[in-house]
Amino acid sequence: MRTFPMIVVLAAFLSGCSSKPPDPEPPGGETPPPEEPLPSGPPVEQGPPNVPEFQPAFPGQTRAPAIQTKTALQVTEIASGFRNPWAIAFLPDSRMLVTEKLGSLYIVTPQGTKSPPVAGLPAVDARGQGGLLDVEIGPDYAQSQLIYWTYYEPREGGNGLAVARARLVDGEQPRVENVQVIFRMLPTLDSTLHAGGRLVFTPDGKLFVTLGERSILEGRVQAQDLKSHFGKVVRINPDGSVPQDNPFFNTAGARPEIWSLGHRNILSAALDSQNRLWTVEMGPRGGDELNRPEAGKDYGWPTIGYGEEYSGAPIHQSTQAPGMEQPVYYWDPVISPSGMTIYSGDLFPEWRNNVFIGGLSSQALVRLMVRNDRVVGEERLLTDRKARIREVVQGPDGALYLLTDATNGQLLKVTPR
Ligand SMILES: [Ca+2]
Repeated sequence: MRTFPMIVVLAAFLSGCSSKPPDPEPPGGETPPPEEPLPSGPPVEQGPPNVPEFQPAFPGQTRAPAIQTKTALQVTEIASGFRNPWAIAFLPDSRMLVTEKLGSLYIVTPQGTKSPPVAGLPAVDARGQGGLLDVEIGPDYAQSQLIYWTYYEPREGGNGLAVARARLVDGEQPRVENVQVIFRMLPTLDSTLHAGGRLVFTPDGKLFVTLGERSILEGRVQAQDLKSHFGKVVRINPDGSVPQDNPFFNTAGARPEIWSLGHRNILSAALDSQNRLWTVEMGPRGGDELNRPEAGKDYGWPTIGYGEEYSGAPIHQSTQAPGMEQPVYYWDPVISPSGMTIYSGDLFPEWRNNVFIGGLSSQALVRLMVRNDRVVGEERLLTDRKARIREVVQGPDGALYLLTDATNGQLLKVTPR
């Protein structure tokens, strides 16, 4: 309807015979393509905020309108009996690598048959939030059979997150050989908490590793300190060397692996359709955050944020500060995020480009609809199962695969019914 007057105005302008100024038009002068109307209405049912005195920096930064998936869902248990499973990675033949926090790695068929534990992995410090965490297939797996994983590495004086890679030797008794530690989070600290641990390969052959600030005060104060890996996203090459185009590669005294800073504890990370990194971090009470970490930027922790200590004590004087980035979205009360995928499959066309996040304390699979890098709708799926969801990945078949965090953890598959 708006194109007709625009054509008239444009024709009059081009002919040079109009003395009448054209009607005001939006900058750019083009009619945007038609889109579905944005969701509206009340947010997801979630209880009152813990920190009502903090207000969002822009509309829609929290409590986006509730949305509902139209497709009926089928949730199938593929396997169970995992002891606190943590991560899934698909092999090229559709079998899965599945980690357990206490240190075991399994190969699981699409039908749910588990291999014996893969032999040869190094020891882990599994206290607290530690253990064997994420696993990924190397980008050149077909040639190299290299797999990559994160774990809390026991060290003199404490521990730290480490990234290792090794060649997977498949068979009746699978094992890894030529184990190499390619990254060590420094400094070493005696903490059983907040070391992050997600791995994300990018199509240009780089590897993002998400880290945390160790929770205890001695670590927390290092989250914006470039001499420390705590509270950072780091970016490395698959052999552990440092890409020269990293933002602090030439900064004296900075750890060159750093990509972004000011994070609390990132347990969710994924690439979008433009191969941009998105993360969700465990916040304090009332302060879980969705961010899109960009090179060299400071995401504010512990200076700014929307939460408070679990004791109820304040942490932040303000939610905003110059030179510090706002989260794309935050949750108060928290969801306790772990695992993330941005949907690109064909099984659920209505989910394309939606963000899925596992929810631990929220016992939900959290779905976000995003437009122009803002969250415009939120849904909590699978809440009837009352399960802590540790991991969500998209399978090669376009289904979502989940792990529940329990001593009898399940591997679940979500498809249309
Ligand atoms: Ca932040």
